[in-house]
Order: sequence, then C-alpha cells, then structure tokens
Amino acid sequence: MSDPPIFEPPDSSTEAQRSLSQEAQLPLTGWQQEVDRGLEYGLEAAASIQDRSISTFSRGELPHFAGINTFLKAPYLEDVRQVGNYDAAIVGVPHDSGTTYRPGTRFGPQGIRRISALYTPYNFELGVDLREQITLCDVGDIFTIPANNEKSFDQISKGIAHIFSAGVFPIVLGGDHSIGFPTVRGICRHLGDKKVGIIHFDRHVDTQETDLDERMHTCPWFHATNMANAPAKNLVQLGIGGWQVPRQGVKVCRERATNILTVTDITEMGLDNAATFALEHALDGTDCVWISFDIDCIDAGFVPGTGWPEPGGLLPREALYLLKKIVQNAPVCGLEVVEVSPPYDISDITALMATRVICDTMAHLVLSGQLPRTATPAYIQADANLNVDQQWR
Ligand SMILES: [Mn+2]
Repeated sequence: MSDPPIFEPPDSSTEAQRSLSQEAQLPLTGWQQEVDRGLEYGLEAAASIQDRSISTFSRGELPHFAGINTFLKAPYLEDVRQVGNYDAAIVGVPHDSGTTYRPGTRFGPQGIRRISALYTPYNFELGVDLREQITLCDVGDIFTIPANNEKSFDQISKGIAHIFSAGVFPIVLGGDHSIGFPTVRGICRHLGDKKVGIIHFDRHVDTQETDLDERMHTCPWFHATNMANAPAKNLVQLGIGGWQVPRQGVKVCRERATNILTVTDITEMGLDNAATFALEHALDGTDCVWISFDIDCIDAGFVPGTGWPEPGGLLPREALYLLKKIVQNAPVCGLEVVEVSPPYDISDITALMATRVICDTMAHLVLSGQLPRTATPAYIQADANLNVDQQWR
C-alpha cells in the first residue's frame, strides 16, 4: 500500500501562505519602543532572567494576565484635551439605565477591557499589527448619571462630540443600546449639513418612541433618525428577527422605510450581497457611516452575556465577514459595541466577541487606508451645532 497523497498548495494559493509572507513585511518599531519604555519605567529584570526585553515591573503587552486593564493595554489618556494626538480612541459608556430586562451593561466597558488583555495587536490572516500601524488611546469612561437617562445622554453626546471633532476615530464600549441616540447626536453636532448613515447590527429594531414611558434601549433609532443629519432612509438594520421585536417598533420601521434584513435574508442572498445592500442604502446621499453593533445580533449561544439574548442570530463568522465588507468599503466615522453584560456572561465569551468586533474594525480601517488618518475627514466640522434634535419630518 502506498501512502495517501499529501495536499501541498502552491505558494500563495492559500490565505495562510499569504499571511506567512505578509508578516515578514510588518515592522517591529512599536514593539521595540514598548520594550524600551518598559525597561526604563519598569526597571531591568533580575539577573537570572535571560530574556533581557523583560522588565521587573510589567509595563507592556506581556504577560497578558498582568497589568492595568485599558483596552488592548493602550495608554490611558487622563487629559482628554490631548485626544487629537491619536488615530483612534476607546471610550467606555457604562450606562444601563435604559435596560428593560437584564441589567449589567454598566459593567460592559470593564468586562471588554479585561478580556481584551488576551489579544495581541497582530492578526494573522489580516496581516495587520495595530501597534505598528496606528496610535490608540483609552480615555476611560463617560461620567454617566445612573438615575437619569436624559442627563446621561447629554454627557454622552458631549463626550462623543469632543472625541469626534478632534479628528479621532471614536470606539464606544457600551452600555445598553439607549446610548445609540446620544452617540449619534454627538456625531451630528459636528456634521454641519453633512449626513451620516447608520448600519445597525441587531436582533431587535430599537425604533419605538418610548418604552416603559422613557427613551430606553428599545428606542435609539426613533430619536436618532429624527435628526436631519441621520435620515431614516439611511438606517440599515441587519439580523433583525425572532420573538423580541416589539410591534410598535415595526410600525415605525414601516412608516420611515428603514432597510431591514433578517438573518434568513442575509443567508439566502449571501453575505456579499447583504453587505452591498447595507452599503448602498447607508451611503445613499450621505457622507459617512456610523456602525452600531449590538452584540445580540449574534446567536444567543455565542453571546449569553447580554440583555435580551435571542436564538437564531448570525454566526460569529457571518457577522465578522459582513463587518469586513462594510468597513473596508465605506467611510466609517465611528463604532459602538453595545449590550455586553458581564454579570450574565460565561467565561467572558460575550466580552471577547465584542473585543473581536472592535479589533477587526480597526484592522479593516487600516487595510482600507482610513487609519491612520493623514487629514481630518471633510465631513467633520469644527464648529458645534447643539440644536440637532428635531421632531420627525
Ligand atoms: Mn438588541
């Protein structure tokens, strides 16, 4: 008997082969700077340590289980007036007072930061090393007011407007989805007459005017699409469906003609066609796209740590593929990842999924030439318009 043939792909015929080649092209400058800083601030290691890049006090990526939890161990920026010195900024919004069932997303930012320590800044298939290619800071959290949604919304809009108008790419760690309205409002304050399309990953429509008599996490897009800068015709809603979609929200989607794809729509038309649908509608007459990623768009089996888990959602690799196609083909002005509730999480897997969405987004921004920014995007206006709130037109 002869041995079975061994499959040997020719060079560069597989993603893995290309990835092996790409890694050799990446610099190690950022890594070396981190090591040098570690040795200076954290002291050289004890004499018995053979690897002399190790310091006495952990000051960088390693060990992954050590250190202070900012997102991906990015520098903590205490003075937010300096945020314009970075390409991208992480900001936590620990607000869960808009929650209508399971609370706990006030712990979302810290849960995401904690498990993000598991990640290196490098991705094999994408051939990206974030430490080498962009500057990232973590500005900490917005000071939210837990007894009052509206005061929290005002704080959130002011904070997001500050980051966005500094020309930095904002990455928001929620928080429940009620923050989708004030984050977009913060963007709209610096758009002048420009417009933003919203691409919304979710199992739920989140379009009703009020819930339990307040603007809760079921309501952000009713109020966001009241603003002239964020037209409802540019709201794309991916992954909607199941037994948790309130009928009053469906009525609003119908009246405002938002663009919905169910999970079945997405799988039947194919991921590429679904991404094209999202891009065409979100970019029709707009200048940029805001991505609002509710972690519950993914099947509940993968994301138990969330406020309203719903079986039948997207698979992680489907959601990540859609995200890739969208981010690489749209001028993206910011990202929020919401509804991660660590008290309901299991082994941090929901928070890890959120980390994955954020890191993938940054990588696709690099691969599409959007980060690092060489100039402030033309849709960002320095002057603030504080009167963007409107009634439905
Ligand atoms: Mn949802």
